[in-house]
Amino acid sequence: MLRPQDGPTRERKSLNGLWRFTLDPASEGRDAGWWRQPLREARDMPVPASYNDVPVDAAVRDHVGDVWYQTTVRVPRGWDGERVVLRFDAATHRAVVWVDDIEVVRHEGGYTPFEADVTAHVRAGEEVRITAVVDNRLTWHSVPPGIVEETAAGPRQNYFHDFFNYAGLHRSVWLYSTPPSHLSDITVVTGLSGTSGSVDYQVETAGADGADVRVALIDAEGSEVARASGAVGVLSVPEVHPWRPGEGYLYDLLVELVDGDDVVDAYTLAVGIRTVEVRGTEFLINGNPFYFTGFGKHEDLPVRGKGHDDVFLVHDFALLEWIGANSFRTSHYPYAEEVLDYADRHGIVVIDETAAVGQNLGMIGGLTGRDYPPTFSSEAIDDTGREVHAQAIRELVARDKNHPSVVLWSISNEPEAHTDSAREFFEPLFALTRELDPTRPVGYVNQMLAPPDKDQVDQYADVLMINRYYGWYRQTGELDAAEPELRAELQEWAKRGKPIIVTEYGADTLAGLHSTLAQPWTEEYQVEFLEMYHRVFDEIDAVVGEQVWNFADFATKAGIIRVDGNKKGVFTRDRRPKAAASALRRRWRGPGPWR
Ligand code: GCB
Repeated sequence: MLRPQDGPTRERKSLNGLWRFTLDPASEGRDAGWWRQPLREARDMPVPASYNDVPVDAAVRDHVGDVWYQTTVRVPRGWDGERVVLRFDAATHRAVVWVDDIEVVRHEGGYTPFEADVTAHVRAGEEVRITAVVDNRLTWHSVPPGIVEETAAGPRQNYFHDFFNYAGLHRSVWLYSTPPSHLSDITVVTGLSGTSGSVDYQVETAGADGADVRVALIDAEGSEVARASGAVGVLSVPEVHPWRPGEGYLYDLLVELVDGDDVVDAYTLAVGIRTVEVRGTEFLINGNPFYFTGFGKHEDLPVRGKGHDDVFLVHDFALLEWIGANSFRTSHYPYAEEVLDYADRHGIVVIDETAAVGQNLGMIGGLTGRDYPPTFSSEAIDDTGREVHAQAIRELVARDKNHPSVVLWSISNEPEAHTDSAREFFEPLFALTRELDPTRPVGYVNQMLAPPDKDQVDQYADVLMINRYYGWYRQTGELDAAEPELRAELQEWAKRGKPIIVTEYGADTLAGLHSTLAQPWTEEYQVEFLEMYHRVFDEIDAVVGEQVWNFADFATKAGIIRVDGNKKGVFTRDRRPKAAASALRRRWRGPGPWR
């Protein structure tokens, strides 16, 4: 699936703005056919945004089930004879879409795009009604999982991750045109050898019998540096300017579908030429050892929730630069594609994660005192759940395969990993990811209940990604006791001979709370906590990355260990620095393996 773009043969029209919106608390709309008429008793709702915090209404914030969105759009009159596509960059967690009275697409999964060819249902110059029903329920068969529980006060959504279950149309919605014969997909794989680079490309087309493909690679100064014809081929780039961390140098790959001298369709793809490799305990980018500094992030903002926002996109990257971070993880779901584009252009390295989080009922049962079935079993995440997870991996790789910033796939955050059933669950998912993309390493993120002597899943991973909270959830407030535990465990992991990235470590910190003797929740404690971890990381060669949890404070579901959300941010939710920000800046902008 190629993203909509404006070009010589394609146009796009944004459907962002205020849509009509209504809750469907009694689940009537699907039977009653609400898409057939203007939504009744609807209110305005901005797209893109999570709907939860926009109105001041607990019924909206805590809604469980379907909500309906509707808008009208006039198809540009110049699109006569073109193929017309309706695309949602995301609908969280699943949606069905109608154009006027006709269902055009349904999609499961809250963070990947989907689209429908609606040519047969629209006419250039005329208006159509677009209706989407978006369901926020999490079940054993969704990624992430959850359970809807019926209570006397109505349905309640229970889930096993801490961030708030924001839902709705979080990303842009587009109507776009392509020629009837068109380019339908492009895949690039890049290589480096001495001063030369290569771009292996593969182009897919639809309805284009007899047409040819030609490609040209244009450098950032606008000069053509290579060209080829044919749907599959290799471009050689002498004197290549590689993409590298800190410098997001991009070429444009101009792909054309041609019929004789006529250009039938054209598409431009940004390409960064770089390599990624794991060798022993090293993580190599362009053959050079790379050390990850940065954060696990969230898409999370006041009022707009997970709605994509260009202002915060640019601001967050400015903060990453200010603090000296060279990377982040898209914890715990695929982020908006605009985020990856920006990372590509600015040379920021990305660990790209699926929405699989909370697949760990033993841990949740321990924390909440509730009995849950075994995680990977017929009573919880079963074969159907695994197939949904597999599909989430397919959609992630299909969407993000061409981004040079993406160097590592994370297929799950903190799942159960110490059981036979976990091993059986994950082995085929690792194999699938490698089959889909043999060029990038694959891993999963390990949590405390699966230390080196218990983990059964890490054997499939190229890189060990480890989240640890010694000094917070364990040895709370006792950094002197936490330090040897952390050191001993990392030394044990290092024996695996694989690179280790500590993908989470952090302490909840209330901005403005201080104490002379560092106490949990104070800014001083967060600083000392991070310093203790860094001391240990610096002793262990296999540690090739540190990503603090979290970049910024974020909203969570209600809970007795959360005060107005998770406060492990190095920045507050409105992006003001805590003391830890300056401490990290001194480290990451100072000398070290990361510079
Ligand atoms: C974790 C999770 C992350 C939580 C964090 C915490 O291990 O991966 O999603 O927010 O702990 O702060 O509890």
